[in-house]
Amino acid sequence: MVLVERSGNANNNRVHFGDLRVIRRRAKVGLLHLLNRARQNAHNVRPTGVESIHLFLFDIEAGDAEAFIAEQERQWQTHIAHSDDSDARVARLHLLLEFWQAAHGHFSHAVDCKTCCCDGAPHLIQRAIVSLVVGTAALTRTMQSGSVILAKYLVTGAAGFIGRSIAAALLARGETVRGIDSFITGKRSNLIGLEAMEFIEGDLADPAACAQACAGVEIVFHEAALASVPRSVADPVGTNVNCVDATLNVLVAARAAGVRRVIYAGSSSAYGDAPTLPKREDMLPNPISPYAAAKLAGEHYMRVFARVYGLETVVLRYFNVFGPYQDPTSHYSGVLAIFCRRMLAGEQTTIYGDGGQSRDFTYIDNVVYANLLAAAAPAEKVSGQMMNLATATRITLNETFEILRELTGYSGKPEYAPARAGDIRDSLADIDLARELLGYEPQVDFREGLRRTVEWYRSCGGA
Ligand code: UD2
Repeated sequence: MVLVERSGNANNNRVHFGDLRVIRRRAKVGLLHLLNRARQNAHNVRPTGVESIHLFLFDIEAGDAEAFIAEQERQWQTHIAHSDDSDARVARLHLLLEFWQAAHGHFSHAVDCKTCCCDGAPHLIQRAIVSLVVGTAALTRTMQSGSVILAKYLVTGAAGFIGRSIAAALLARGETVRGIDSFITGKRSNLIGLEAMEFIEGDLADPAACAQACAGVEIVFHEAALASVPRSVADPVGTNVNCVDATLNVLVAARAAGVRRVIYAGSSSAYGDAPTLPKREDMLPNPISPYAAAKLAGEHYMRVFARVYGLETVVLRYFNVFGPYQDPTSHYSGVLAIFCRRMLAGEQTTIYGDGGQSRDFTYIDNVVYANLLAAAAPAEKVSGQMMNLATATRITLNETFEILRELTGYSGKPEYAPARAGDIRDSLADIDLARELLGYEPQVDFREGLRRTVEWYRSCGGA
């Protein structure tokens, strides 16, 4: 038997996490009544063979009930249709009945404060929708492998390099994770090993996909983006749609679904080309490419949603992330992915500019680590904040090329080509704010990260 709970907004005020736990404890006691009723109902509709009862509590604004139920009903039906439960129809009818009963308040006696838990005080269950699903083990299996068991975490861009790495770390911790990706730049092969993750193929430019992705979630890692400066120069509108519109849609959906916290993948490109190093968060942003402008717009939306709507948001400004699973095959790929692949294959690389440009290249494990810290940090410390996420060291492309020659065994020289439009010369982070707010310290330095990355590309044949 599985009991999944979900709590969110009350009276349009945000319920803080501390309160939420108290409410959840109370809710559990109240739900025992429902569970007993559920058992009876289950045997009424299905006298034999019932092996599981799933009771789901969705705590929502009363006014949202009809739309919410319609969406949930659609999701359940999809799952039941794909189930190999031979008697799924009963389960579906039963579910529908329970939904509508809940919507029209017929559950009120079952969660009456006087008969359950909480000394007569009004509590959130009265604004909840309770849904009940009865089925066999087969149905249970379908539900657990599908999108019905509500995930605690949503990772957008889950088939991308950073998203899949965060999802993998969450799954390794035993968390329930949902991922969404449109495969514009994400790869299906990146989902290998993430089978325990519930996955939605969907585009965040579509508000309905965002609503579906956010339903039932507590924390969102918003990693999806068209991450490339030159791509944005070639297609600024596409970058805007996939970075700005998508981010706003995620925020709107997150708020509507009662998500507690959204953690956003910002970009060091926001600092632009000002010569001052290291880059500190209190410097004025100065985007010099459409990509930088779009990622920065997302940051502003994060801050505004924290301020105006009380959604907890955290912006981590990534500095040139690299590591396993980064796509090396596109013209728009990150430079280290391209270099690793080409040099392992014995092919010449191109350096745009004189190679003296420098970056604070950040190994993926540091990024995953900081995201987990950002998810756990107290709201009063991190909500509405933006902080650099990097290693506080920098290296030029020419130096990087030499290290890669050692690691890959490549003996050729690079070809030099004119610098790319929108390119930044030097980039180096001050990471004191992340240290202070998250307790973050880089876990893997550049050389070790590069070594691991080369090994990974070597092991998968340059992917
Ligand atoms: C920007 C952001 C980074 C991240 C990224 C997303 C800065 C400082 N960094 O990275 O945080 O958001 O965008 O994509 O703005 N290059 C070559 N040869 C190649 C490919 C690239 O020389 O084959 C050069 C490129 O011209 C640039 C450097 O390598 O000078 C790094 O390029 P990149 O595309 O890996 O990342 P960058 O710095 O635009």
